[in-house]
Amino acid sequence: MRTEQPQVIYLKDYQAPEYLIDETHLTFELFEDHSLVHAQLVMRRNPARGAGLPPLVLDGQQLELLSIALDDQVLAAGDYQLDDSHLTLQPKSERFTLDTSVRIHPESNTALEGLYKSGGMFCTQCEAEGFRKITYYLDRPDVMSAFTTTVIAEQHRYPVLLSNGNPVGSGPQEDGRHWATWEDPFKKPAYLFALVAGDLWCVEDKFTRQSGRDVTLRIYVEPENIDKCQHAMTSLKKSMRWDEEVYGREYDLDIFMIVAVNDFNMGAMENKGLNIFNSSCVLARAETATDAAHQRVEAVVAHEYFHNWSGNRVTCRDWFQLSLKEGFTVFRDAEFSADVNSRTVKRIEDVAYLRTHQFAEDAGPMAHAVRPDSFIEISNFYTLTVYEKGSEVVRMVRTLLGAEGFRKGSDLYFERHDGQAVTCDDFIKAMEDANGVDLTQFKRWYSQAGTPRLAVSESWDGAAGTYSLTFRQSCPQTPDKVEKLPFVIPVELGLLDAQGNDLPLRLQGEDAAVGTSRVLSVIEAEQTFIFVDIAAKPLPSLLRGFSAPVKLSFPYDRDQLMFLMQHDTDGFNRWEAGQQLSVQVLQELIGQQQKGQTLVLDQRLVSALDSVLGNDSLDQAMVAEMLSLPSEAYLTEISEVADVDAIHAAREFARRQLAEQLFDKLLARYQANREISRNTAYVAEAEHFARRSLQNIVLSYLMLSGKPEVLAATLEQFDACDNMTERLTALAVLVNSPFEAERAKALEAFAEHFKDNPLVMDQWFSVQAASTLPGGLARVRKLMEHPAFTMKNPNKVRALIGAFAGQNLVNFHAADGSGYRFLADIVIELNALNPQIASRQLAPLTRWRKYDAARQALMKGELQRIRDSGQLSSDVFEVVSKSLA
Ligand code: B3K
Ligand code: ZN
Repeated sequence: MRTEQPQVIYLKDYQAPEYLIDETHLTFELFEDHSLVHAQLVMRRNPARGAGLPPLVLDGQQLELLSIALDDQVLAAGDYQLDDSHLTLQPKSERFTLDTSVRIHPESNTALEGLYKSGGMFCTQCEAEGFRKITYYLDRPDVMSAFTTTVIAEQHRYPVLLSNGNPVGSGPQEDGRHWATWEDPFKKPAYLFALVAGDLWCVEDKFTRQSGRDVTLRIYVEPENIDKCQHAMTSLKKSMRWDEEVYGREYDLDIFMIVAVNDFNMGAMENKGLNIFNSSCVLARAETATDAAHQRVEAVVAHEYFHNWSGNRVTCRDWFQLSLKEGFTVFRDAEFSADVNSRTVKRIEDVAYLRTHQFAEDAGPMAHAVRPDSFIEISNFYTLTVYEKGSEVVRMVRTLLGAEGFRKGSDLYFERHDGQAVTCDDFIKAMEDANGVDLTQFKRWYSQAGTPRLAVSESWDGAAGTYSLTFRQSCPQTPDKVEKLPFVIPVELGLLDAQGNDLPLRLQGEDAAVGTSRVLSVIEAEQTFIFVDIAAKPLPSLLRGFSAPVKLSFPYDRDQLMFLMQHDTDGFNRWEAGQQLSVQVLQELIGQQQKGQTLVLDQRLVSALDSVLGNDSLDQAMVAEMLSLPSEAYLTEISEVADVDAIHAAREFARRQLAEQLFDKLLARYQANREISRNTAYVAEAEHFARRSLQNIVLSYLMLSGKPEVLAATLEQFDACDNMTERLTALAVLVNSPFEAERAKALEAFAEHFKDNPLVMDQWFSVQAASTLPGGLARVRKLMEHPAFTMKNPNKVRALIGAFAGQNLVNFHAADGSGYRFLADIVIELNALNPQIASRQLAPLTRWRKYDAARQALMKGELQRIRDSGQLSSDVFEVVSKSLA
C-alpha cells in the first residue's frame, strides 16, 4: 500500500536509464516464514547518457535490506538512502558490482505480484513492476540483463525448482534442502524473470524445429491434474509450427516450460522459457472443461508462446509501448486461432467482444489511446484498448499492406530489433521501410483515444451509371482532451446487384475494375468514392470482415439487411446484417416497453432466423452465431441512456417469441445434434465445437417454452453427456428455467460431483451468478459463504462477483442500488488484499454515464464511498479518481 500521493507518469518524460545491468546473479533461499534474495548486479554507466556519475536509484518495495556491498565494500547506513520505493547510492566508477541481500514474505503476499505462494508452491509474477518486490533493481523494460538464478529450498516440499533459461546444475545440501541453478543466455528485462518451486509433476514432449534441433517441452502441474495437460501440449506444438510457417520464427532455448498455478491475477505470463499460467488456461479435458475453455487454452498457450518473439526477443522500451507486444501478439494469436478453427466464427467472436467491451471502455472515464501518454498505475493499462484495439491496429496495417507486405515488415522488425527494447514507432517504421510507404497519418490510431464514427451515404446516377459513397468520419472527445484528426480507415467493401452478386469495382479514373471486394482508405474527414459502370442501383456491403474498429452507420432498411444476410459473400457481414436487423427490431421493442405499449415482434426477424435454421449448407457455428441476439451489454453500449429493465424485457420477449414460433425447427435441430453428440466421443475440434454450439443455443431457446419435453431433454443431456460443454449448458438452462426442484437437484449433484475441482466449481458459481431471475444479489451473497469460495483466489472472485456485475445486468443494476453497494464493499475489501483484482472489479461502476439520473447518483455515491474508504492502492485510486473527475 502506498504512503505517498500517487504520481502521474508521462510518456513525454521518458529518459534512457542512467545505468545498465549486464549480468544479474540471483540466489533465492526459500523458507516457510520468509525468503532471502541475494542479488549480484554487474553494472555500468549507460554510455548513451554521457559522462559523469549521477546517483544510482534502484526500485524496491516491501523489501527488508539485510546487507549491501559496492565492489565488495560493505556499505554502512549513511552510504545509501532508503525510502518506500527506492534505494539510492553513489557509484564511484563507471563499472561496478552491487551485492544486496533482502528478506521478503512470499507466504503472506496476497497481491500475487512479485514472489508469492499459490497453494503449496512458490511462483512469481513480475510484469509490469513486480520484480521490485523481489530485490532492488532497475525495474524497467529497457534495462536488459543476462540472468543466472539459483533456487534453494527444502527437498521434500519443493522437489521441483525452476527458473528461466537452461538448467546448468543442481544437487542436495546436507540440511534436507537442495539447489538448482538456471542460466538464461538471452538478455531480458526483469519483468520476464520467473521462479517456481513446488511438488509438481510434468508431462513431457518434444518439438523438432524446422532447422532440425529438438526442443524439450514440459507442462508442470499439481499431481492431481496430470491428466489434463494433453490439450495444452497439442496447442503448444501447433503454435510452434504455426509461428515457423507464418512468421518464420523458431524457438531459441533447448527447453520450454509451462507451469499451472491456481492463484493468478490474469490468464498467463510469457516469462522467458518458463511461462506461468493460470490453471484455467492450461487444464482441459472433455469431462471438466467446456469447448470455450478448450479454445481459450489453445489461444492463451499460443499467445504466450508467440510472445517469445513479439515481446521477449524484441521487447518494449517503456510501459507506454505495451501494445507493441500485446496488440501484435493478440493479432498473432487471433490469426492462429482463425487458421486452426473457423476464421469467420473467430472474427465474429472477437468483433462482438471488442464492440461490447472495448467500445464501452473507449467511451468511459478510463478511455486512453492504444499508446497512452500518461498513467498512475501501469497495471490499470492491461486493457481491452491496449490488447484488442491494439490488435485491430496491427490488423489494419496488414489490410493496408497485404499479407506479403506485412510479412516483409515483420521480418524486418524482428531482424532489426532483435535483443532491443523498442517503441510502437519502431514497429511502424519497419513496416514503412519494408514496403516503401508512409504511415504517418495512420499512426494516429496509436495516439488518439475514442471510437471513430463513420457515417456513410450513397447516391446513384442512373444516367451516368455511377454510384457514389460518401464517408464522414468523426471521433468523440475523450478525457485526455486530445484534438481528434482524421484517421486512416481501411474500408473493405463490395457492391451487390439485385441477384446478390458482387459487382466488379471500378472507381472513376481507373482503367479497369479491380476485383469485386476491395479496400478503400478513408483518410479525410469527408471523402467520396465514385464507382462507374454501375447499371442499376446496388446494395453496398461495407466494412467487410470488420476492416476497421469504427462505428459504421448506413441507412439500411430491414429488407436490405435480410438480403445481405442471405447473399453477402463476406461471412462476417452476413452475420453483421443479422445483428443490425436484430438491433433495429430490439430497439423498437425497447421503445414499446418504455411507452408501456404491447410488445410486437417484427416478423421479419422470425423469418430471417427461420431461413438461417433451415439452411443446411451454413456452417453450424455460423447458424449458432446468427441465432444469438445481441447481448444486453451490447445493447447497453449502443444506447444513449441505457434502460436496463426495458432492454432485458425486450430481449427476453424476442427470445420467447422466436422460441415459440420456431419451436419445431429448433427441436429438430436439437434432436439431430444431440443424437450425434450421444454417439460420438468428445473431440476438441472446430466441427465438433460447431455442432455443440448450435445444439446448446437451440436448447436455451427451447427451454423458454417451458414444455415438459424440453425439461426431459435437458435432464437427459445433463445426466447422460460425456463432456462439460453439454453438461454445463444443461445446467445453465435449468438454472434459468422455471423448474425449481430440478434446478436445485442439478446444482447439488453437480457440486457434489465436482467439489474437488476448483475450475469446475468456478463454472458452477458463474452459472448461478449470471442467472437473471429475480433475487440475484441474495444468491450471490449466499454463494460467497460456500466452502469453495474465497476472496483470495482471483478466479473465484471473477467467477462469482465478476459474472454478477458484468453479466447479470438486471440484478446488478437493481434500482435500489443494492448491487452497487455490494460491489463497492467488495472493492474496498479487495483493495487491501489484491489491488489489481480490486481495480478490475471496479469497471462496471465506472460506466455510470450510461444510466439514468437516479442510477448515476447511486453509482457515483459508491465510487465516492470507495474513494473515502481509507488507504487506497494506486490501482483503485486511479480508477476511482478518474471516474469521478
Ligand atoms: N503479459 C502478461 C500480462 C501481465 C499483466 C500484469 N499486470 C500476459 C499476456 O498478455 O500475455
Ligand atoms: Zn500478452
